Amino acid sequence: MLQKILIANRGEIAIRVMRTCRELGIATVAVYSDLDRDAAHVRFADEAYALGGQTAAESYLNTEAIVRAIETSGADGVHPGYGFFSENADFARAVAADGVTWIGPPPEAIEIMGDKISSRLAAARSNVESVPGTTTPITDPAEIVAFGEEHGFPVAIKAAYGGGGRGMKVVARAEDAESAFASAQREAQSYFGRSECYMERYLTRPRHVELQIFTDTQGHGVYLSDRDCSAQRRHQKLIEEAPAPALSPETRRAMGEAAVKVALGCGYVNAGTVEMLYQDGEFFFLEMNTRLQVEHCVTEEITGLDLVAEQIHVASGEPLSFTQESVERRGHSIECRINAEDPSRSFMPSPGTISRLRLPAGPGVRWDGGYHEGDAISQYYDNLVGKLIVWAPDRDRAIERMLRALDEFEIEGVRTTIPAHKVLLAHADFRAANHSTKWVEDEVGADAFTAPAATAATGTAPATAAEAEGGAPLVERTVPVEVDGRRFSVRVWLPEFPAVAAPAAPARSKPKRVATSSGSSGGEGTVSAPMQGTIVQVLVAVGAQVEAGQAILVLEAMKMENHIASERTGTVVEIRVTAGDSVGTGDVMAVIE
Ligand code: MV4
Repeated sequence: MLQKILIANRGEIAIRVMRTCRELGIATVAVYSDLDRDAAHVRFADEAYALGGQTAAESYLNTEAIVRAIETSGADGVHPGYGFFSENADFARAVAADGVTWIGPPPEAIEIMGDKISSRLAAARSNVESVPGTTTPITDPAEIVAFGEEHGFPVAIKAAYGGGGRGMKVVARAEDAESAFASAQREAQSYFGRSECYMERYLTRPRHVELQIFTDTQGHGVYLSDRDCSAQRRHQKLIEEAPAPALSPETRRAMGEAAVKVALGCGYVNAGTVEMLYQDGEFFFLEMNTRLQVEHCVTEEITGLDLVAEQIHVASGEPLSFTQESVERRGHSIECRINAEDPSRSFMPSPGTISRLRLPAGPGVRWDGGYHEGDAISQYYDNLVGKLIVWAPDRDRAIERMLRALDEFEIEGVRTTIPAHKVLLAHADFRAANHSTKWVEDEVGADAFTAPAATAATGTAPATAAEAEGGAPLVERTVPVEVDGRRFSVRVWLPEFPAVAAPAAPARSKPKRVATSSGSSGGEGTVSAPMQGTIVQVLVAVGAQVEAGQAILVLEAMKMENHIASERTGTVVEIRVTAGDSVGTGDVMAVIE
């Protein structure tokens, strides 16, 4: 049995792994970046070691620094969580080369499943059907036309070395094949460094159904449960549930058995997830994720198993604690990923300090979080605040329970996806399980998240500064009032810096704060930040003549560079930022006269 486990991750998943370690009497080691020196996962751990750096590349993806922490701490096991190094075969090998137990699958299995063509071939070797398609790189767009004529359009062009949906192109008609192929290759090259693409029949309204499997070093393989993760937006899952609704028992068993065959066929050991597309009663192998996934909790809730404990036992060479016959599935579980994003503004990231956090509780409610009140959510890492998970005896009651828990959830200082979850869970399509991977974007639509009903819901951060007629900035607050002895909760718009009453504006802990604006949207003479981000480059100097529409600065936000332009023609009289500065929404960056 392992004595001390280093968790090469941060946030909620690091804490999730440590919780099980603590129950098993295993010591925990955290690692952290400069920004995470006092993060929740660091405070939770028995010991913690600095990796240095701010970005993921400098810290949680720095093999040398992590290996040093393994050696210094004397950890005898490493859990990678999900993301970061979890599906990195070289890191797994570096850990093993250090004589330390890797709590994950063999590097060879990671490699087979990391490459989409080789994973399709592996599924085929195990007699499991993928979506009809090719297993050799496309060399000529004529192959796409021929494939479409044989199997029908649309045809999907996918990056062979890609994943996560990036770079997929859908060809609706033969005449689109050439340009779609060229653009798929270009995107594959820029995202994944390899341009090879292959093709598949494109399913127009599939559900994303995935299978949680577990295998051990003795060659046992078991499927624990299926999950439906169709409620997603731009390949970011929003809601997951287990079991997947509306599958026949025969389909469920067939999918589970297929998933186990794929896993055993590639020499897989430990927890894994086989993704399938399900449409019109048919299912097809899509890809395999060689890690513990974010949504593993819903499988834990219906099986009563601790998947992290099982991972640790399997990594130590012990056999699985269950068999296919002994695994029981009871009731229904739903998970909402609570992200610091603003659904009313296209799910724009909303990093910041959590100024207030009151969590739901009560029957059937579980919270796997990565932050506490007062903690800051950095723009450098993902936006997951935590996962709200419910269990109930059936799906309808699980939906009601989740809506109840979301109503109890109070969080301020950052915007969250909570209003969007409420809209989705209450939607007739979701209740009827009549949704697909295209549902949130194409059928629910962005308007559903900007309607007053969505944004006025409780659990949101105070609105961003509005402006009174006199020009004074206003901030939304909720205050209790009594009328004839009855208590009401009233939303009011108060001055941003009042003498009394409203709590102080949340403090931000950014490397350097620049002067804030009045909260106006920039307007004529000032150039202000339309969103929170980092200055990449200042394009003009004080004294320069600029024209309306001319780019003044480059602001990196949401992993994209945005050129911020002057709204008027004039002279640059002031530049308040330099490259590297962090700015918040509304901050004045330059003044033009
Ligand atoms: C597909 C598909 C339809 N037909 N392949 C997107 C992510 C990547 N893992 C595979 N994806 C898809 N592949 C064929 N042949 C639809 C998707 C897809 C999707 C799949 C799973 C979860 C969400 C999705 C959202 C859009 C498209």
